Amino acid sequence: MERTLAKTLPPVPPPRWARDYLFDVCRELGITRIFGVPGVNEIPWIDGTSYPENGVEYVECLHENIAIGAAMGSARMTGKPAILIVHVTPGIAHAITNLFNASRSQFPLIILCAQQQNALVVQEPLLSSDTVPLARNYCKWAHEMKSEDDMKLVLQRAFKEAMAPPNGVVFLSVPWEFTMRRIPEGDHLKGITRISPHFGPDPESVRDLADRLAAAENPLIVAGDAVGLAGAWAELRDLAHATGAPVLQQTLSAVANYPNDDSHWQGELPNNQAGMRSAFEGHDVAFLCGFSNQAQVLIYKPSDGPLIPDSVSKLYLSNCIWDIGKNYYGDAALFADVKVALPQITARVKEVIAPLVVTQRNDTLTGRAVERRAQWEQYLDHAMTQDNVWAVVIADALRWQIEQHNLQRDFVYVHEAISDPSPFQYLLPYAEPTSYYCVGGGSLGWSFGATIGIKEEERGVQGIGTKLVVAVTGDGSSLFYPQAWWTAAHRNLGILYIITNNSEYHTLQVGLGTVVKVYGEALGYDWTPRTMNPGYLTIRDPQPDFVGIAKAMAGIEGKHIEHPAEVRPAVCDAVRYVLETGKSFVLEIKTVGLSSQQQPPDTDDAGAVTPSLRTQPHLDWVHSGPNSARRPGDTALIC
Ligand SMILES: Cc1ncc(C[n+]2csc(CCOP(=O)(O)OP(=O)(O)O)c2C)c(N)n1
Ligand SMILES: [Mg+2]
Repeated sequence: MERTLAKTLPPVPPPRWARDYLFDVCRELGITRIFGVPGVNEIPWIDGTSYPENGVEYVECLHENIAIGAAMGSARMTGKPAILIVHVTPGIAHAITNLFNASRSQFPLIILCAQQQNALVVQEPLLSSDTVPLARNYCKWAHEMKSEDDMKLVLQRAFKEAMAPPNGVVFLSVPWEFTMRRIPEGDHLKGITRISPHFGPDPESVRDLADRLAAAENPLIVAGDAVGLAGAWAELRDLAHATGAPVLQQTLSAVANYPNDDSHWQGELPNNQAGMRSAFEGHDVAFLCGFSNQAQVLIYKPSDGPLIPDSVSKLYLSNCIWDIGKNYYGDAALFADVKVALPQITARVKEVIAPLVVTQRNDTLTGRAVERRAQWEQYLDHAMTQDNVWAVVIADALRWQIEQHNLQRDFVYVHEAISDPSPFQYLLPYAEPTSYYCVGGGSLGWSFGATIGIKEEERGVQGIGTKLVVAVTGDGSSLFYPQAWWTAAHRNLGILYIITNNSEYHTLQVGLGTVVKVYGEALGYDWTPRTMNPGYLTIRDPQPDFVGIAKAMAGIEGKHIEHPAEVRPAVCDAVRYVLETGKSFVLEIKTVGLSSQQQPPDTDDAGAVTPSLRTQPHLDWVHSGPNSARRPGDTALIC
C-alpha cells in the first residue's frame, strides 16, 4: 500500500526557511563551502549544508580564527566571497585578528554572526553583546538585521558589497530566530548585483600621468596588491620595460605582485623607515600602482623624515579611492582598474619616451639580475656548509621538488616564515600572482587556516592548481593555531607544513635591535632595555615538539630535520608523501636564532640578526649598494 502511494504522489519539495536565501546566493555564485565553529544559534544555517541539493559543505574548524583564515584562503582561490558563520560575541571576537588581516588585504568575505533573539537581547542574555562595533573597524559594511523581512535585501546587498571593487569584508549580525522563519516554496532571492571591476580611466588623465612618468630622470614602480589581484603581471611588465624602471612590491604583499624571474623585479619594499626611504631616494618619480598598504613599518621616528621623501613626485593608479593620495600628495592620480589602465599608460609612454635611455636602463637591470643570481648561488653554497639549516636551503629544496614534479602551475606557497622571506620570494617559480599567498595585516597565526581553504579548492581563479600546498611557518607563528591540523586531517587534505623552529621570536629580536638603534640615543627618549637578550622572546623550557603535536592532534606524520644535507632528501620524501597519499605531513626544521648564539644581539644592527640574514644578498640590487641606508638582514620583517 505504502509503495503504491509513493509511486502516485508527486515528490514533496523540502520546506524552505529564511536561511535558504543564503543557499540561493551560493547556488548563483557557485559558492560550495561555509566555514565556521558551530554554536546552537548557528545550527539552522549550518543544517542547510546537510541537504545535498544545496551543494554546500560545512568546513568545521576548532577556532574561529582558523575558520576565517580558511575562508580567506578559499576566497583567494575562488575569487568569490567566502562565507564564515560565527557564534555570537565570542565567535566574532576570536576571529578579529584575521578579520583585520582580511581587511588590509581586501579579501571578499561574508561573516554571518548569530545574535540572540530580538526579544531577549535587551536583557543582556548569555553570549550576547553589540557585535557590530567589534567588527565595523575592519568591514566595508557591518550591520545588525532589524527585521526578519530584511533577509533578502540585506543578503543581496552584503554579497554585492563584498564583491564590488575593491573587495572587502561584510559583517552581518542576524538574530538567530530570523533564520528559522518559514518562507513560501517559490520565494527565492533574485540575484546578486555584480559591478564590473574592469573600469577604465579618462584619456586626459592617462596622458598626464604617462607624460610625467616618461619624463622622469629616474623612475621607480611600486607594485601593490591591486596588480596581483587583477592578474596584471603582463601589463605591468610591459610598462616596466617601456620605462626601464625597477619594480618593488609593496611590503607584505598578499600575492606576488610582479614576476620574480623578470630583471626589473627587486623584491619587496623594506619594512623599516631607513630602508624604505633609501628605496625611494634618488628617484624623481614613483609610480604607485595598486599600492594599498603604504606604511608597513613598526618603528618610526618623525624627525628621520617621511617614508617616501618629499623630493619624489608620486603618481597613483588604484581601483581604491582611499589608497590614492592616502598619505602623500600625488601629482597625478588615476582611479581605475589597473589591468584596464596599464596598457593605456604604456601606449602613451612608448609614444613620448626617449628609447635610448630606456634601453640603457633595461640593460643595467638585466646585468644586475645576473649578478644577483650569481650572489645567491654563492650564498646557497655557503649555507650548505653550515652546521644548521638556513632558509635558503629549504627554499631551494622546494624549488627543486616543484620543478621535478612539474608543479609550476600546480602549487601554492603560503608564507609565514616571517623573519626570512627573501629566499622564498626569490627562488620559487611562481606562475601567477596567486601562486604566492600572504596577508598584509601582520597579525600572525593565519597560515595554517589559509592552507585549509586553499587546499579545499582544486584550482584557483587565475588557473593555479593546488596539488602541492606548502606553508612555511615560524615556530612562534605555528603555535597560535596548531589545532588547524585537526581540520586538515578531518577533511583529508594533503598539505605540507614546514616549521622553521629557532625556538624564539627572532623577528622581535631584530625589532629590539632596531628600537635601540632608532630611539637609543634620540633626544627626549634615549630608551634602552634592561637586557638585549630577554627570555621573553624565546620559546624554550619546555621546547614544543611540532611533529609530536601534529601526531597527537590529528594523526599527521612528520619528521625532524637538523642539518642542511638532510633538507633536500626530506623535502623530496615529504612532497612525494603528500602527493601520493593525499595526507598532510609536518617537517620540523631546526634553525638557529639569536638566543642560542654565544653572543647576544647588540645595538649594531648587523649584529642583531643571525649569520644567515647577515650574509644574505639583498633582492633589491638597485637600492642596496655601498652607499645605501639598507643594512644586511633588513628584510627580516618586524611585525
Ligand atoms: C597575533 C600576533 N601576536 C603577536 C605578534 C607579535 N609578533 C610579531 S613577530 C612574532 C614572532 C614570530 O616568531 P616566529 O614565527 O617564530 O618567527 P621568527 O621570527 O622566529 O622566524 C610575534 C609574536 C603578532 N604580529 N601577531
Ligand atoms: Mg621563531
